[in-house]
Amino acid sequence: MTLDHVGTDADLAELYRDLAAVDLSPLWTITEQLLTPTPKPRAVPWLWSAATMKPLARRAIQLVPVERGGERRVLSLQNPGLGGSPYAAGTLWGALQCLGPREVAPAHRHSPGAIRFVLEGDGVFTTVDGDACDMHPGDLVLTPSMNWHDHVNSGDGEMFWFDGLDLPMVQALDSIFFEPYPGPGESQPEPAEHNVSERLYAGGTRYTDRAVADVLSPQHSKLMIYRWADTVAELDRLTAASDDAVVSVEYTDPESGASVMPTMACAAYRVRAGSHSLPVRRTGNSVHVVFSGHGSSVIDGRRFDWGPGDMFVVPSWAASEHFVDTAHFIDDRPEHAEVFVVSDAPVLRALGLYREETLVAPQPITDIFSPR
Ligand code: GTQ
Ligand code: FE2
Repeated sequence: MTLDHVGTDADLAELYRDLAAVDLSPLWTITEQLLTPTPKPRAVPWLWSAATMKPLARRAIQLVPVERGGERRVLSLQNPGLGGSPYAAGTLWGALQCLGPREVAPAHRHSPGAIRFVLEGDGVFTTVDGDACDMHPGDLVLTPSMNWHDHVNSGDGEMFWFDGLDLPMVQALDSIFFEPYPGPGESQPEPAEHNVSERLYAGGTRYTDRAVADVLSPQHSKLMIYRWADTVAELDRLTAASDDAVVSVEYTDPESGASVMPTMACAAYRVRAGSHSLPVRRTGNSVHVVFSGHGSSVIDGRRFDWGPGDMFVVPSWAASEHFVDTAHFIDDRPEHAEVFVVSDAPVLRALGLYREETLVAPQPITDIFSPR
């Protein structure tokens, strides 16, 4: 037997008013926004160019000192889809950080974890719970959740690096903690020996072919620094072993084989000169940082052209493909492109939400992005 639903429009309007008045929401009016057939991230595919960011960072070096209060000279990537939140994507913070000659960013610790990927300059070391990690271009440095960290520029030049943090995830989980360093100085004492974690752990296997990296661990890697020369050697090995358009390695914990942090995975990929990958979509967000070379990515039909120091976001389930032409040369050979990427993939995997799909044909390009 079925009910006869009777009542006037006025009765219905009154029901909705009465529901709202007691903080109840009728699912039948919102279900299509909530249960979308596929992920609909608010963050949009976007790119920030080095040409735009670097002069602004240099002006900030001149105008804004780094000291207690602000603590960091950081320009965060603010995705225009997120309504003013200073996040690169719904789950990830991405930023350009810079230090001028002899500057020190004071020590603190917090529950969000961070990774640093060095773009330019030398002379900075980041001290991570007492271990001073020297930073050079292309290196990856970890500052995991609740580890004390400060950045010291012991040199006479400016230095620029990319910061990736799980801050929006930790925020969404209402688990943010922050403490300034209680010590007598602004920074942790500089130890006599630098790069201790490297001496202890860099002997183990630190890279996994990204296609097969799926080990999970609730612990972060104890190795705090991964050198660019080692990353390139892995990319070279994979490049020699296949003729895929894109080869990629994930940086892994030498003890467990898992991602470098429980919340974030870091990888590096090389797009071969003169090649074009098939579009892939994955659940979870990622921020890409171009280290070398020039190329393009098509993300949900929009073409993004990029070069060294540019940063771009691929939101969850957006189709993305990469290509590099043969117009740029290095040592008389067409130049490949190398890109660093941080993602929230370990969280999706841990929760059974990870999906990945390769599309069968390149996407039609409907629009070319022009950076501001
Ligand atoms: O270097 O400690 O981009 O605490 C955001 C928050 C960097 C840092 C960021 C931070 C840091
Ligand atoms: Fe920090």
